[in-house]
Amino acid sequence: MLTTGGYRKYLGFFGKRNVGKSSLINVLVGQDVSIVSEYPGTTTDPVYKSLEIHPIGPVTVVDTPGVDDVGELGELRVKKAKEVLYKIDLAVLVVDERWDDYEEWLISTFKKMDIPFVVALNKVDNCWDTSKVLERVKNYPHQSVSAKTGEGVEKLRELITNTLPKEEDIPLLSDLIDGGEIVLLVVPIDLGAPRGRLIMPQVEAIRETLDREAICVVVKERELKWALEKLKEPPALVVADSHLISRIAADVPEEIPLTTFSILEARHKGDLIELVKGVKQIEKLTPESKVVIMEACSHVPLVEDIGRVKIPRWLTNHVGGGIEFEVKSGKEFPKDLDNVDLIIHCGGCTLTRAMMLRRIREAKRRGISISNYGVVISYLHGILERVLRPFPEAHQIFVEENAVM
Ligand SMILES: Nc1nc2c(ncn2[C@@H]2O[C@H](COP(=O)(O)OP(=O)(O)OP(=O)(O)O)[C@@H](O)[C@H]2O)c(=O)[nH]1
Ligand SMILES: [Mg+2]
Repeated sequence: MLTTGGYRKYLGFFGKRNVGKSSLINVLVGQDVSIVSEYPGTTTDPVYKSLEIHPIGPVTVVDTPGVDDVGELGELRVKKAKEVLYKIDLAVLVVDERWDDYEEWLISTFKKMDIPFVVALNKVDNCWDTSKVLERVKNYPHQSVSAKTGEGVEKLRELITNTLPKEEDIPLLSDLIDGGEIVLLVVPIDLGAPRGRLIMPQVEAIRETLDREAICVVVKERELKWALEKLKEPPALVVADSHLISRIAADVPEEIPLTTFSILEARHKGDLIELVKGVKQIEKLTPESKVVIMEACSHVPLVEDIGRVKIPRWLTNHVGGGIEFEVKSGKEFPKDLDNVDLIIHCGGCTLTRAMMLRRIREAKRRGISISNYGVVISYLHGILERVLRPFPEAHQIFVEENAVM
């Protein structure tokens, strides 16, 4: 299943001064987004413009200032360029006959940061000899274009569409069970539970089980043991709340697959593997480390808030000292993340999968480890290995990276 919707894509345009980045953007999007002039250095700061490009859909194009060689890359310019690189879904490298170290530097940076890119050989109406550049880019998606005549622009648009990563939809749990099997959900009805209803992941889990023509049994933690005894056949999956997981694990025989709602959400809404990789960083934390608690929404903190109180307390106990915690809330990914050793993200209930994936990717490109509440809670309770067993790939990575038996 592929999804194109959900979130606008960021396209960044890079290349030497005067190569025609702004001109190309204007023809690609069919409107004057960026100022074009014959004078090199016209675009001085990244320009962001959100619009719709057929057939790509909603995008934000980012026009960046041109640089003529690597030596010219001032510290500030690199910083500005990097802010764009952290964010984008795809880079368009615009070139002409002046190919040199600068283009090589950009390509190696795209690769290092895992940024998909296409190369546009611009100004072909000038009939410049493209053979040297073509030789260099033949293994990457590339297209000859003219922003002046419009030649190749349609093809470039198609190339961009085809090179943009497609995000796969991942179900909450329906792929983990077969029709007719039993899913046992352990749902605490405590002070934290909303009045008179269940929370979203619980409702979604019930719905997906029913859609799978499987059987959903819902119990509170007190009735769990009893329910397991009453069932003629063991459940194919038991799902419990993260904060009760250690107690529940003791009641669920080892051979029955067990996980948490947060782990299911982490996979459904994000990238479970990356979030699992992030926990490795916990063992590298020291009392001098800095950890950012990242909340996607600015909710009113609860008295025993998971992100602001419980996780910092557990993590401090685990590391044995005064880690510096900082809470960052809001939909925008924060920029000031210097010297951060680990980001622990909330479950992202207000975010789409595409938004969450972008945030994980941005942390990775900045070289900062990222995990999330659910994964970290299970880890700190010594139960992550068990709750990852239903997900063989993530489980294997955890076992290998953390030398767990
Ligand atoms: N002949 C020809 N000229 C072009 C083409 N694309 C852009 N130009 C011209 O090249 C000059 C620079 O274009 P810009 O679009 O401002 O270039 P830029 O890469 O944005 O430049 P900076 O903002 O300075 O980095 C302008 O005079 C454009 O008219 C093209 O395909 N063919
Ligand atoms: Mg420009």
